[in-house]
Parts: sequence; structure tokens; C-alpha cells
Amino acid sequence: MKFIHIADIHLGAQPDAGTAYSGGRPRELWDAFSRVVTLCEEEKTDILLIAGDLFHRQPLLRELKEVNYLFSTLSHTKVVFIAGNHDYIRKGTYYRTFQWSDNVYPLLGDKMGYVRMPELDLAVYGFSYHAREIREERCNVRAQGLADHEILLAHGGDEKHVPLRREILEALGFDYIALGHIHKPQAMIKDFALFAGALEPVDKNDTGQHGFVRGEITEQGVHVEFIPCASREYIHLALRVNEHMTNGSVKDYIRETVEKRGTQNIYKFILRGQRDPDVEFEIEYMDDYGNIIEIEDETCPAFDYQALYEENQDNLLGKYIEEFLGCEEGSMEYQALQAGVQALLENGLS
Ligand SMILES: [Mn+2]
Repeated sequence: MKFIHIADIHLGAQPDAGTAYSGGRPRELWDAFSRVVTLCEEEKTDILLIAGDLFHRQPLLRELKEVNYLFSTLSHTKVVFIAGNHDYIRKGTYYRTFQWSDNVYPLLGDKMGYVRMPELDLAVYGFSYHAREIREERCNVRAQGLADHEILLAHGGDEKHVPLRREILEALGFDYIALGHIHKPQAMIKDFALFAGALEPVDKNDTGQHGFVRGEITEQGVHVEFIPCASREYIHLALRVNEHMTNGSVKDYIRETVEKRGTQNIYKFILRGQRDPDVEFEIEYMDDYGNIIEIEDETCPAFDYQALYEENQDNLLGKYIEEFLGCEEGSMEYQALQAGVQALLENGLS
């Protein structure tokens, strides 16, 4: 039995993506979802598991119709999904009344339930959020032996969202546990309980690879692999500058770095090191490709401390520098020297 496990698609989210991409990002989440559905059709996947937060917020009726259309194109694959903390089953939500295609099996109850698929000798268990938070440990219902293969779908893993414990999950008797909510793909228990991670990165802190889990349950057991497929990656990078660099050369350095790591990706840069005291970095003008969300300037001016000392011997600045003269570059004392001199100069206290 072949399955694909996805989670945290967050349709309807508007990810922060830099000036050039922000407008198109919501569409890219839909495109990624649509590609997974197409893949299920191509690979004749038996079951598509969606472990919560298909939507970023309450789905609109037209959005459910679009999703259902995609599901209805599947000639072979059955779909099981639960609602997560973002798209929880609120009073009046369209989730409650929507008529899904015959191959779709929503598990929308707030107590653990299951669907059985005799033709696959499979039972899938799960429950949905009916509130934004669930603080109880709810993944503690044992597989009941309803079918040869039994899978648990669950959304959570932090203290406000269905806390999960390895030793409990391990003892429930499922063949596989498909997890959602944690956006970074990872195994909670190797080859057995996996967070598929967000299908596409949704937030600027969703760094690293994103995609889905492809798995197969055979006589020999479960085999799973993570398949990266996201169209973009959020990358955080520290760039080291030096006192010979100007705005122009830092801008070139940033552009070259973006070209090397991929112009499709979305960046946050942190500038570190020493800069020429005469240079102020104009970080708002350094985004050539429109895919930088943020540049933090943590550089310090590379002062000529000896010269500053000689000019300021009889004032506060000179006395401050005197305390540190001869300290080693890079040491704690040196950092105190840099920070202190910068503060004194900025505040005109010399
Ligand atoms: Mn979630």
C-alpha cells in the first residue's frame, strides 16, 4: 500500500517573501498542493494523508470547492484529512456541511475516530481541532485491529497543541503515524512517526528544505522517505564584511551570494564584522532581486583607537579608550571598547 503524507499546506496564507515575490506566494501554496495531487494520480498512490492545517484560516466555500475538484481528479487515490489548529472546526465552518467527492474521507470529529477502507485492508484514525488549542494528550487511543494496516493522523506536538510523547506513540500499535503542525520536516520516531513539515515554507523562519513524505507499507514493514519539492527556500545567512567595503561592494557581495544560493530563494542577511567608520550601509537599497525580507546590520565601525586616543586624551572618550589600550582584538574587552566608543561618539559625549 503506497501513501503520500503531507501537512501544513496553509492555503490562504500570505507568506512574507520580499517585494518581488510577495504577491505570487499565496498562489504558489496552491500550486504546490496541486502538484502533490497530480503526483498521487501519476504514481497511483493508494492514499493521500493530510495531517492538518490544509488551510491557514477558516476555508472559504470556494476554496473547499477548488480543493474538492483537485481530489475528484484522482482516479485511484483516496484522501483522508483532519483539521488542525489553524483551520479548526468552528461553529458554522463550511467544513461541517461540505459534500466531498466519494474518494475523500474527512475525520472531523473532536474525539478519536476512524475510517475503514476494506479494499486496502486499511483503517486510518484521527480527530480534528474544534478550538485553536488542545492542551490534553489526545493521541493515546490504541489501534483496534480493524484492518491489517492501521495509520494514525495527528496534528500537534507542542504543549498547547496536543502534546505528544514518544513512548506513548510507540505503544499504540499503529503501522505509521502521520504528523502535522511542526513545520520543519523531521522524524519523531524513525521510520514510524514523522512530521511531513510544511509543504511549502509559510513563514520566514521556516528555513531549510520542505516537501512531503512518500511511504509504502508492505509485508516487510513500513518504508518512508522525505521528498523535497518546495519551490523556494527561506535562507538565513551571516555575511562578513570588512573595513575596506563600501555600499557598492556589499551590495555586489549580496547579489553574488543570492545568485550562488539561488535567486528563487528568499533571504535574510545579517552583516557582521567591521566597517569603515565613514561608511553607513544603506540596507534598504541592497535587494537587487526583490527576494530579501530583511538585512540586519550588526557591523561595528573599525576605529583607529590609537589616533582617537591621542586626539581625546583629556576627555571622557580618551579616558575610556585608555582603559582598554593594548587589549586583544576580538576579546571581550575589545568588544566593550568598540561598543563604548561607538556609543560615546553617537551621543556626542566626548
Ligand atoms: Mn498547526
